[in-house]
Amino acid sequence: MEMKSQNRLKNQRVLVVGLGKSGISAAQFLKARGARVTVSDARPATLIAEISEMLDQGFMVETGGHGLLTFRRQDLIVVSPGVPLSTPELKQVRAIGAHVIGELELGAEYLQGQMVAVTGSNGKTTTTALIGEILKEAGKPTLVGGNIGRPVTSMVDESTPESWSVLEVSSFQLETVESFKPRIALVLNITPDHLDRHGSFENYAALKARITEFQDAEDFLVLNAEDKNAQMVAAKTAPPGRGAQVYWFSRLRPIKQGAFVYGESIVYVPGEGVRPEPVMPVAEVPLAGGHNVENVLAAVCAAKLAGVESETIRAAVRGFKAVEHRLEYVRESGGVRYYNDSKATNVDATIKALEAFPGGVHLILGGKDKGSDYRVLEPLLRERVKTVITIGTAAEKIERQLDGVVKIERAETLERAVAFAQKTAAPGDTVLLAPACASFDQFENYEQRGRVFKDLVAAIP
Ligand code: UMA
Repeated sequence: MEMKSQNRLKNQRVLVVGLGKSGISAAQFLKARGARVTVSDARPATLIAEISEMLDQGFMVETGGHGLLTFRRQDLIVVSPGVPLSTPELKQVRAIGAHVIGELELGAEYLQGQMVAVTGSNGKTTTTALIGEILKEAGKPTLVGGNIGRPVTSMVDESTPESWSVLEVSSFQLETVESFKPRIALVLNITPDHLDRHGSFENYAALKARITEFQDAEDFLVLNAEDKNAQMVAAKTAPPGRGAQVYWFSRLRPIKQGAFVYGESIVYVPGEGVRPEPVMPVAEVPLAGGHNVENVLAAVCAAKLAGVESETIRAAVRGFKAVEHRLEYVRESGGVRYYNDSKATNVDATIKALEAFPGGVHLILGGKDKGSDYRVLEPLLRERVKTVITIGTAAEKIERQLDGVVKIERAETLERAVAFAQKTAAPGDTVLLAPACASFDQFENYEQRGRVFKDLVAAIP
């Protein structure tokens, strides 16, 4: 299969759009398989750090914008996740039959072994990492990648028929799949995010459901029984009887097939009428917040379907450390605890973060708005938050929507936000960066935003 596919790329003219992590990896992957690769990026060359490296490697590179001519007469176009199909050049060439796929689709087609794919609006990074740790603990050759930060095309050479590849997948990546068929697919939850890119919640939810579009009866689909929109994905798996086998997880009630909380324990039931098997006590989950119990339940389901013993799952979960930037405890200073949840890039993630703290929170909100409605934060803000400190270009909208709900301080920058929080917070309070926005107005990405926050907090005397 691998050989046949490799030959298929030989001498093909392929355009890679976007020269970030995914584009660079895809270009190198294609070149290694004999394709004639051109790359196109909207940024000027001076802003692309890897530009000279790419030129040295012999790539044809177009920068500072996309030229329609470059997009024409290509045998294949591979887009980075950050490049929407609504990009004018892509729209035009697709209308005349161009073949456009994403980096995920390209890499996944060549990955050997089994694929586990995790999507959802929140929790997918943690759940992906958790499943990776459990499979490693079970001794399976495991690769972890996708939206979590490692392009799928960069995993291919390491994969073997025995490999398990655990992929975090985003709606951006699912927009351009045409055969992506994970052995185990998980949908953790679907709440509003990326509305600026996808236009409506319906479009966004429909893209998430594409994770199961090409699954068949030998595959598994794991869904959150407590999330209405995730539930509806069950109806999207291929024709009844031929679609994926659906498993569920629930934090609130027993279910017939999957993982749930029963009393003080996480249990798993492989099928209807079978006795639930205890996996681990809920109290052993080392991550804060009820949403993390859901992430563990999802991971338990996937691990069980991959054939892992409960004892092994329990050991791996107990040893799991919070993913960086995901409700990450930073330090205590003057009796005030600081948490970095820079990965909370949408309103629902901020809700989940607030739910982890009973009160006394100073919340840093803002960044680049994604068409979100911040008013849904109101009940939790009233209940648990002392001050909202705003940063970034979304500040004005946030202040308008939350006017009168809670005390709001405009800080503009993260530096000033931390300084203000430090001055205002009393012993026993919590300072939480869970900004509900993208970072791109002031930072390279959410990781950099989180690191800047941690550096600022570390520097507090
Ligand atoms: N670009 C163009 N034309 C455009 C748009 C962008 O040329 O119309 C260029 C930009 O100038 C830039 C490049 O494309 O040079 C960036 O590509 P990209 O945005 O796809 O970024 P990558 O570095 O390839 O990172 C991507 C994912 N980024 C996005 O989905 C925005 C990373 O997810 C992922 O880790 C990485 O691939 C590896 O798979 C980040 C993310 O923010 C973490 N994801 C979103 C989220 O989690 O909410 C979906």
